[in-house]
Amino acid sequence: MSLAHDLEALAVDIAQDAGELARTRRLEGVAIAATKSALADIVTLADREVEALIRARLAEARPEDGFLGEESGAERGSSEVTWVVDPIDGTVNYAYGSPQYAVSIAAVVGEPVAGRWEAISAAVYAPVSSELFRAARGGGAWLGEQRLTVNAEVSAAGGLLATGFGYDPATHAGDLARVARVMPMARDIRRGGAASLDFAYVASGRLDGYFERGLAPWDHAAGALLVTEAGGSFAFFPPPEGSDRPLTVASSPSIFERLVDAALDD
Ligand code: LIP
Repeated sequence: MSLAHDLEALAVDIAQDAGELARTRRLEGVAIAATKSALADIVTLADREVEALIRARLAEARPEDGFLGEESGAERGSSEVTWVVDPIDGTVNYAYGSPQYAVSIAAVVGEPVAGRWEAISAAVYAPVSSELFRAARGGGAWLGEQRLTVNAEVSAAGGLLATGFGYDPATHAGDLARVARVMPMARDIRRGGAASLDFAYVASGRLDGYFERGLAPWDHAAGALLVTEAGGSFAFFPPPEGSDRPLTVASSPSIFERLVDAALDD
């Protein structure tokens, strides 16, 4: 079996166990551990516990690999592989008791920097729905044993598009202006609150596209591979001068260029 498929299998196994831990902790009650970049940017004790489980299982299986996690930071490895992990993507949803959250695990090769790496394996697991999205480079994208493909054509009514907003209120005017520019090509907009699931929904045809400025590397590392392995288009645009917020766009190829033109604002 290829390295990509081996790492996909490892990511799937760990994501399922991590997701069950997250679901169990949610049922027990959630404690906010801290706020991060803004008052709305929270981390729960479960985020930290779930990432610790993922990191320990990866270190046990592949001690030479690097790691980049939302809660415990980055560690360079001696192999070509770096694991990029969001232990609970959709943290605010999770804290409020909404089911729209997922464990996102990606294996990337090359420089461990968003926009420069190549993702080769991905697992996105939503514990409440028990939906497991997975992909290996060249092996397609899957929901369980169902092969995924993006929507080849988009309705004349427009695309069903998802987006998101930054935690910092100072970013909201620009984000809303972006939605206004995109709206003429949309039949409707969705704001799910978990980027990895938004990407997974584009890969599975539940959405026609997804755009957001401000995602962290762990928000898109796995989801972008799901989209491209499902025949979709994905682009990462580095932050403009003076910003730390990159733009990511993913969609059916039939609307990708138009969506990028509308979403880009620099
Ligand atoms: C979240 C993303 C979401 C984005 C939020 C946040 P987190 O990740 O999944 O799409 O709009 O600002 O980045 O913080 O829940 O891991």
